[in-house]
Amino acid sequence: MERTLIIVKPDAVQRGLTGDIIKRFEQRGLRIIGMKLMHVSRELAEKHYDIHRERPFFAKLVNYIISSPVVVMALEGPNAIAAARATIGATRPHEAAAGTIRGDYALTVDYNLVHGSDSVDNGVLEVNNFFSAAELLPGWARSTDAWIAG
Ligand code: DAT
Ligand code: MG
Repeated sequence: MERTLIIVKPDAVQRGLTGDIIKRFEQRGLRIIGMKLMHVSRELAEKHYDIHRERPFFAKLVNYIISSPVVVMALEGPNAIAAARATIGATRPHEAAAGTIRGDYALTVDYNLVHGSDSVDNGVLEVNNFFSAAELLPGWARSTDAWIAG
């Protein structure tokens, strides 16, 4: 069982795409174990994007993610990392396949709508950066589980 942090980024919330984006992960079979609307602090944004600190777009990236509220979700499921990233689509939206979130709704890397963790270890770290233990309900029983993951 893997965990991934999904961020419905400011552009997606502003454009009223939150519901559609949640729906795509939910219908894929991923279990929502935490979800909230929040305004990301600069401190948390810089921690979340620390790997990109030396990249030329770092300041722009941080300013974008703190510019307006986001919806964050912790999702869990078998192969959650790869499945969520496939649902999100390529980083550069003009290269993202149609049918993916970015391929259906985005055009540029600066406004690519959604974040998803890129490895099993980062999934755990990122979920813990955004959620307290009390905000998570890991493994809650879903009546459909047997038909999704056996
Ligand atoms: P992803 O969000 O697909 O995991 P990433 O981790 O490589 O992509 O980069 C994080 C974010 O940084 C990405 O969603 C948008 C921004 N970004 C990445 N490469 C960029 C570039 N060349 N120019 C501007 N922004 C970029
Ligand atoms: Mg990434």
